[in-house]
Amino acid sequence: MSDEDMSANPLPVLWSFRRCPYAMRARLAIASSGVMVELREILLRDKPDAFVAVSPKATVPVLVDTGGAVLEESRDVMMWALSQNDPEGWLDVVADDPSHVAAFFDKLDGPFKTHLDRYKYASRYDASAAEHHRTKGADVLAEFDRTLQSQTALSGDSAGLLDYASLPFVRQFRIADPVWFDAQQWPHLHRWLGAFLGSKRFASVMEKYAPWQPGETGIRFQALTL
Ligand SMILES: N[C@@H](CCC(=O)N[C@@H](CS)C(=O)NCC(=O)O)C(=O)O
Repeated sequence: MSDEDMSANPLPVLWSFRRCPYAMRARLAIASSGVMVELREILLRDKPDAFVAVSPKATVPVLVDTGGAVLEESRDVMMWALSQNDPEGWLDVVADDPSHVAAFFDKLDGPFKTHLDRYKYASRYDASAAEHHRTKGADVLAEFDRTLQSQTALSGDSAGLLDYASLPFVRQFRIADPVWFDAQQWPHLHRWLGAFLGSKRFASVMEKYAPWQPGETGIRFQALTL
């Protein structure tokens, strides 16, 4: 084996942070695909030099494939995993209606995430605007509830890309004020979120790992059998 081969990582590396919703959706997609990666848990307040070296943008998740290509957006990491293997048909919704999927992500990662942050972390922004942002975010959740009235999942008959891309963010919206959230008239949304939060799938991607240390091999992270 040449020196180059010796230094190449045998598994794709996923830089991750347990509580980050973007990293959660990347882990969910990887777990569904069954593709094995080396997970390196980091602390956002103490990012390893090796992480910043591969991705100066320094947001999680980051995926470095075995060829050295670097993916720095959670959407791209989801697509990377699912385009290799998609046993649960998460990408069916993309095949059926790609423009709907693109519009969904744009709204979720754009306005919805902005309202979520300005509601959940209002003290970091403008505390007096918290209620406004909650109302705006709630409009999106009410739309989800209406969709879930006529179909089991946002992606169609079964949960797929749109569901797992958004569930970690809806979970965060709830955490900001669970009493308020649970009192909203969103029966279908509550059913959908509750099933996710109680699932083995969610528990499996939320396992706690010690932060990666330089020189160490990270966690072998792969699909569990659900
Ligand atoms: N657009 C990116 C956003 C990722 C992101 O903002 N992640 C947050 C954590 S949830 C982060 O790493 N922030 C950098 C920091 O806090 O230093 C994606 O989809 O992957």
